[in-house]
Amino acid sequence: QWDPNAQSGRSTFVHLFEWRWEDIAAECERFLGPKGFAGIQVSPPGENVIAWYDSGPQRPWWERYQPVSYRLETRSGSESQFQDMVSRCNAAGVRIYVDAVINHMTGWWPSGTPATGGSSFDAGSLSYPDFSGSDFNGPNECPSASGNIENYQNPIEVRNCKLVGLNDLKQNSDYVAGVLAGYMNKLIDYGVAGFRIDASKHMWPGDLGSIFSRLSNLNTNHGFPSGTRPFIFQEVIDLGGEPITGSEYVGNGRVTEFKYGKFLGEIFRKQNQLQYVENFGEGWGMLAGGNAVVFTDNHDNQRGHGAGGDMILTFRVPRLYKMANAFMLAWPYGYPKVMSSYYWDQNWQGGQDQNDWVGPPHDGNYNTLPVTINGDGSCGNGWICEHRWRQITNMVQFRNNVGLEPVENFWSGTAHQIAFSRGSSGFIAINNDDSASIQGDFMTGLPAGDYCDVISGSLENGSCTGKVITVNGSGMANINISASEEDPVIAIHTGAKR
Ligand code: LAG
Ligand code: CA
Repeated sequence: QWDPNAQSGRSTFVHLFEWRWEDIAAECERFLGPKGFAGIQVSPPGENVIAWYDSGPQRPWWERYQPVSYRLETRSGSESQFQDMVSRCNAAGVRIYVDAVINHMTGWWPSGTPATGGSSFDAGSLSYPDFSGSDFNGPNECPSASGNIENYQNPIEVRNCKLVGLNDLKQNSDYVAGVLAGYMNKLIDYGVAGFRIDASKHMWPGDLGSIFSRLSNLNTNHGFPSGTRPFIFQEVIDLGGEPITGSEYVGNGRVTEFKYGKFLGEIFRKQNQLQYVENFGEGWGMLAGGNAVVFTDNHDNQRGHGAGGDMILTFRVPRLYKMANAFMLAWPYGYPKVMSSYYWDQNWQGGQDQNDWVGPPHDGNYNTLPVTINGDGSCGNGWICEHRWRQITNMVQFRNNVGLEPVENFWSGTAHQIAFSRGSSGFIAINNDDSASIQGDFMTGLPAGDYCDVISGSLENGSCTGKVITVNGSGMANINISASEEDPVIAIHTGAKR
């Protein structure tokens, strides 16, 4: 289904990429719950191959996209830690969405290659704890010569052949569908509220639909009303130009709208113009907002995998990144996801980062390091925690506060300057011009009063730690944003009135 199953008044989720379950549970209680986040996309919790090349990737992040079984044992933690996390996050009002890798199992590995939960498997003879030979697509189903997907113009290949060499499951087998739904139902029983369906483009929409129809309602012991269906968002990369489209999947649930982050990158990198966003959404050829999950970047395209190329904005270009996230969170389109990353050293050679595989921060035994919290609220041990950047956290609260109020008073100055209000609850101005300031009196739509700009600071104990914006009795405020400011954005809302 399309509804994120969020607690009322919460409207944004975060991807805590590669975090440990213990750290996520703590983050729900100390930060995400109190700050108003709706949910979390967690890394795949099922057992995966331990990927290791003596000269090559060693425990890469992508090993988690090569399932061996559905035992809940990974570098993020154990089954009991997973259960504890889901319970504690639900108690804090924050939902858990599991990244479900159900298109495939591992790629080829020598027999005897270990897996994170201790299971044995032999990829070459299609032997896994839950699946064997005929559970996989083979030459009868896959028309390509190599058995791999070679031609994205052929939907049969894309669905029935191997994605980058990964053994491809037959979702149309009753047995396979039963195992996959059984895994997901166990997670639902533990209190999970929904799923990201990895590699959905590589599965038939009808096969997915019948798997989803086998899913249980959410667990009422975790506070969900009876009869609640799991939230579904399907990962389909559709930038146009291929026969498979995102719209084929909207009957099953939401779909990742990859055009969104690419457009935002183009706009804020000035390959396009900010002033044109007045009809950002369907008007730009994207899915209907109610069918879309949107994000500036994700775990793939922040490192050159997936879609969007070098236009994608990430934590490495923080000024543009904060502007783009502020726009995303202020603009009423889709269910937004904030990315939360870890740092790695890039090594560019011939336009390709040779380190795009590097896994999460780890100790000498490749155990994932805990997320530590510094005195200023930022994270340590190599975790970036974009979701804790004040400008982003505060805009999550802006979005919660403005709810469904419409965009009004849309204004554009130069090509890279905009402002708009959200009914009588919020107002934002963004100046991405190289030299011109935004300067003047703007209709904010807000009731008279003094508001804290939530970009330069926050409302704390009744006072503003950043700029104060005064709205007069007719809703007007004087707005001043020079082109050289650290964060050339001002955002005010009725939830942060002094
Ligand atoms: C996804 N969405 O459709 C994930 O978002 C994406 O991160 C996954 O790819 C992909 N589908 C499969 O679940 C990632 C990496 C790949 C990696 C794959 C499997 O982007 O690079 O492939 O996970 O671990 C790796 C190697 C390949 C190799 C393959 C099989 O990079 O060269 O052929 O493993 O051994
Ligand atoms: Ca497939």
